[in-house]
Amino acid sequence: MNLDNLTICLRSIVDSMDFEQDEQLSSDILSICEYLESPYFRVAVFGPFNHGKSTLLNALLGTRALPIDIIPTTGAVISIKHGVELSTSINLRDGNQVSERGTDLLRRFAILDGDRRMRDDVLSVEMFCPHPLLERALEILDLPGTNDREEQDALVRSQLLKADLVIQVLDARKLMTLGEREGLRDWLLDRGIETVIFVINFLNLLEQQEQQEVRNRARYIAESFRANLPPGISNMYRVDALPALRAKLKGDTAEAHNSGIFAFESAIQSILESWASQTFQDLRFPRVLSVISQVKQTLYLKIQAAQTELQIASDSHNETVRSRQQSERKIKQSFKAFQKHQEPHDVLIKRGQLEMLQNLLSNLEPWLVGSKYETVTVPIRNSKVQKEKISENSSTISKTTRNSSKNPFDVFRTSKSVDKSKDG
Ligand SMILES: Nc1nc2c(ncn2[C@@H]2O[C@H](COP(=O)(O)OP(=O)(O)O)[C@@H](O)[C@H]2O)c(=O)[nH]1
Ligand SMILES: [Mg+2]
Repeated sequence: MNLDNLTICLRSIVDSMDFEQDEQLSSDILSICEYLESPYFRVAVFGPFNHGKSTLLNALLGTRALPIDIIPTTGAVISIKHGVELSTSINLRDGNQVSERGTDLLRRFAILDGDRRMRDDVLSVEMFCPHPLLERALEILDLPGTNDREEQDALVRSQLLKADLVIQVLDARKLMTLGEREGLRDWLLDRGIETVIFVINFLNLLEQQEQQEVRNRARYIAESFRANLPPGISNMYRVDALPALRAKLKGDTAEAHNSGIFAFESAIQSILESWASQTFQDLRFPRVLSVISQVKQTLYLKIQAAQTELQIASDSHNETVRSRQQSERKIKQSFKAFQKHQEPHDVLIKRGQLEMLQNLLSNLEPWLVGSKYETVTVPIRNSKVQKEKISENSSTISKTTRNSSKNPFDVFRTSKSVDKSKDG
């Protein structure tokens, strides 16, 4: 399987699935896709504000390019890549780009304002630097501090997912507490991030005796993190960032060496070499497994929910179909019954004519009672059977008529007497 197919698959999951309940996962998937697609080896420098992250990177690159200050400064993620000269590009959300030589633009666009907020018109910030380390397709990310605002923390976390190496900067004067350490370790391990290097800064500000104590504690912290680094590469470095920067700017190699910056630099170089001998697929795929397995779990749960919903919907549809079929059957049955009873127009007319004739006959018959014509067949040219049938049919009416009045004139007599009484 190729990684391009994986990103297509993951992006289509984000596009077609509803992640309302789990926006974090959808943003993690997108971060992972960006990570898989990036042609750069990515190193993210991570830690709370004022731990010397920007100073450490300036020392590494031997330039004062990145803004450093005692107040929280870096508000945006600053992506540092190779360039023929030091320059900065700001990509704005409206699609425009502002580019300039040097890094003054960073002060205008990438640092926090008085309310410690980042400008919301900035989409991304890039700095280009002519350092040989960066020539090896390296992208370094100077991240905002993590202990200021929740939105900054979320931004930083998403960047860690996209990094091949995380450099966690520690302040020797206030090392992580046990809780912070375990929280961070679990968070990183849950996301399969095992390439973490610790850099302890500000050690030079401590007394000699205290320095050893803090170093031991820092080593203990580093050892508690599982490190998936090339063989022989330690996951713990001591760098005095500001002295290192000063020494580099002065060209004082001995001082730079004392600051610890060279040991750190050579570790980064060894890691880059080891990465260069691997394919992106080998390097990155193990890292994305954890997010993929979360996606799988979420898909599995959604499939279960969808199956239940489908079952309910199809049960209800089947019930509707069943009851409609039942109604249809009833309608058909009653229609059949109706058809049976419903005779064609000409049959009805003939039946009516027959009934009329039978009535006429039955009205006439009483007149012949007792006469020799009583049993005489009616003048219809029918067979005997037909005659019998006719007289059978007419018998009810005849009987009724006979019972009510033996003599058909009675009817007139009655009406006459009514008329008479009227007259009288
Ligand atoms: N004394 C001393 N100050 C340092 C050292 N490293 C950084 N600083 C100062 O600490 C402050 C914060 O540094 P910065 O790099 O902006 O920290 P970030 O917020 O983590 O990027 C700045 O004023 C730096 O000059 C160091 O090793 N020694
Ligand atoms: Mg900074």
